[in-house]
Amino acid sequence: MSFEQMWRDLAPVGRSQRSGGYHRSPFGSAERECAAWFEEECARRSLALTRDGNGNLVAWWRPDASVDGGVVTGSHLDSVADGGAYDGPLGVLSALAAVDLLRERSFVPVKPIGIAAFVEEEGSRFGVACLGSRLMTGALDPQRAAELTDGEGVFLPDAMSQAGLDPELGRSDLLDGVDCFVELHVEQGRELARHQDAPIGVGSAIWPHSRSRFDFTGEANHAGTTGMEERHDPMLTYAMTALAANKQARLAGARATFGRVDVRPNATNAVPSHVTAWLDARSETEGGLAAMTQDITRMATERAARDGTRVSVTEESLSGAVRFDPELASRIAARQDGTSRPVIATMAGHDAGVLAAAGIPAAMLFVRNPTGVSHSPEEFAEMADCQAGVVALADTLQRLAS
Ligand code: HGY
Ligand code: MN
Ligand code: MN
Repeated sequence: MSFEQMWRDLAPVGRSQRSGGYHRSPFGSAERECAAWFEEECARRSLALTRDGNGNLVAWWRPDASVDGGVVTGSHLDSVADGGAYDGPLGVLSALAAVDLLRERSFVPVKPIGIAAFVEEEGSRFGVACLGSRLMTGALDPQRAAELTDGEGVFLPDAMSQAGLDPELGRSDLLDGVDCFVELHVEQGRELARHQDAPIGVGSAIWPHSRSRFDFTGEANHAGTTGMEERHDPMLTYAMTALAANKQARLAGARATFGRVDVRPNATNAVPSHVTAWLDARSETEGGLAAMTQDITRMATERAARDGTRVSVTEESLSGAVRFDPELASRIAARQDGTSRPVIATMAGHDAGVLAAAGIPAAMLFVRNPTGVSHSPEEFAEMADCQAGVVALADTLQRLAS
């Protein structure tokens, strides 16, 4: 089945009629439908499917069962709420199409080739980015993971059981001994479109990034009868903190976003008692990230003192700086005509970054995104560039698995 046919197959799954965005929350029905589709496509290609107790899947093309190690590719099938079509699935479908192309070339890999689909890469349901690959590599304590809940208070293991899985959280041997991992991903930015005029790029590094929960506590009161000076309004403290975060990020050439807010009691005519807001912070260096987050926390605390409210901050996810394996990156960037693909850094986190941090040589291929928009229904890549990505991935797998 061609890449385009697979793309058309998967496109309707989890797509909102209203916005055109995707709702493929991990272990929810749409994401499970994507996982089942992936398993069928692997079976159609006689790829040997393996899975771990975290919900991760890896399918193997292993012509010679006696050869260990392997070259693994793949990405994730989950999306952020109302996300784009490409972030994640492009890497998984391109991997399937790359195997098809290698077989059309009558290529037989000496090393096994694996295709991975990691769960909860977005951290959009349980709050920890790259949850599946972190658990698999031992980068996340399974006890902590078992206590993670979603916005409805559903625990991770229960969500997995409800989806028909048998949760066994923790480090797994799914990718033990592999030679390297190469993830193809839509670019979440415009470097390729705006500056490189190239359909495909190679990853050099991932910025460190963190997610912190800010709990602002005030006093619920009547919106009409409470004088402005008598209020202890956590929404005000939150709002001033959001402004401070934006300013600090601009000053530092970094990124800071409050994209998710929960207000209690969330009533139009009541001063809130409680506001919870989640900060996504990113910076080019780990020191810069820590300094910016500390500054924002200090400013929130100072503002709380003025508003007669309280604030507490809990770091929920931290991803250190990732430098991809330079030798692997340059091997992958080298085109057959002797020229080199552009090598670009990304501010977006990826499973490849988690595997690199776990000591697996990792690399990324990026497919041009004309607008750079991502985590939005507007996310887009031209079909010709997606096809170029499949060829680049097939060439890379052929080079690495020979
Ligand atoms: O949020 C990120 O950086 C990635 O898209 N998961
Ligand atoms: Mn992604
Ligand atoms: Mn994403």
